[in-house]
Amino acid sequence: MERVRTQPQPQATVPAVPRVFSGIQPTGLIHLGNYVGALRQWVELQRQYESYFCIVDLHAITVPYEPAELQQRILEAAAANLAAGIDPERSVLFVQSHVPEHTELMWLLNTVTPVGQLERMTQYKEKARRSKHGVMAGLLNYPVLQAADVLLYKATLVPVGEDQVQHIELMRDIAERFNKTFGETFPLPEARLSKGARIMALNDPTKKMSKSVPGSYIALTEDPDEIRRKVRAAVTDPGPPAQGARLEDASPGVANLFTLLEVFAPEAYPRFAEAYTDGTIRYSELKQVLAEALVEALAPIRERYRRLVSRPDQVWDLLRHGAERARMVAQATMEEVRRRMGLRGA
Ligand code: AQP
Repeated sequence: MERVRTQPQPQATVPAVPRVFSGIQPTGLIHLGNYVGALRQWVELQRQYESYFCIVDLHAITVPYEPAELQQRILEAAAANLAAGIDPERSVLFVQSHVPEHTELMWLLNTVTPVGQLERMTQYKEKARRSKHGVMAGLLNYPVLQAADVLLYKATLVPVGEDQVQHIELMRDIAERFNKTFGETFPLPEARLSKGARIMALNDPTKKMSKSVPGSYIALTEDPDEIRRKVRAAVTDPGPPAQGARLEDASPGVANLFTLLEVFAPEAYPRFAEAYTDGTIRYSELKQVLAEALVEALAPIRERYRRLVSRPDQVWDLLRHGAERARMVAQATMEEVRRRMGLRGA
């Protein structure tokens, strides 16, 4: 039977220009994986789109952490964003917990999210496996908060590393279920992947580079000698491959170094790719070229970062201003969501 509508349904307000949203956790030093998989793209996208970049502190507390250090971690993450090129005039850079609408929307979205789907998330399963103190509900519900982060701004472009694709798919399902149940409200977000979308750990290239796994990463703010040492120690193969080997079949450690080479020393890439298929490659030489390219690329970021963390008040002011701008959009979306869900009169 056709549903009879006594009143016209309010139309969803969809932003005229596509919006970008992405987040980064203040769980440790921002590293090359975060830069290649996320930040580098953010810097490009902010030139074209209305962009919201968020230090997601409420996500960071889903794993054991040190409360006394959290504010410093947030400051460092914000400084790393700014140092990498996020322009606070163009983009809205803010801290998730400064905009309480994120948690309110998350609760509402929980009502249209099947638990089974959350339990199938790879990141949840990995983090749950690593957890030594039991698994808390926050870790399971993490992707629902992530959905709220993006949907609150009706963002459709979500620049992330490949590890987050599954979460974006879930977010689309949640948005679709909400729209079907309560009326068209949210546009469906899409993941925007970049080249080298998944950077692997240098010490164990079968796992991704992670802030919370010591030894796995090179921080964006690492000093030159540390960069050289870490690249030198990166896992590769005992010797060159047989002649005619294909780069697509390279071991994870070698493939990872090639990915980094392509991003940071693209001019040297063809030479080493050829040496690989010829079976004449010397990994020590590749590592040296890569290390020097990284030292050069990261030097200006490190310099800007140092200046920013030495003036914390300025960074906090920027973040407060960002939260005010974010809240204006967040409040408008929440008004609409509450109305659709019957939590407010029409
Ligand atoms: N290894 C990676 N390669 C490519 N992209 C990556 N990202 C993270 N690691 C890699 C991308 O960086 C953005 C921010 O990530 P996050 O801080 O939200 O959390 P994460 O993905 O869990 O990053 P970490 O470093 O692994 O943190 P911990 O150790 O705390 O879990 C995301 O867009 C992500 O895709």
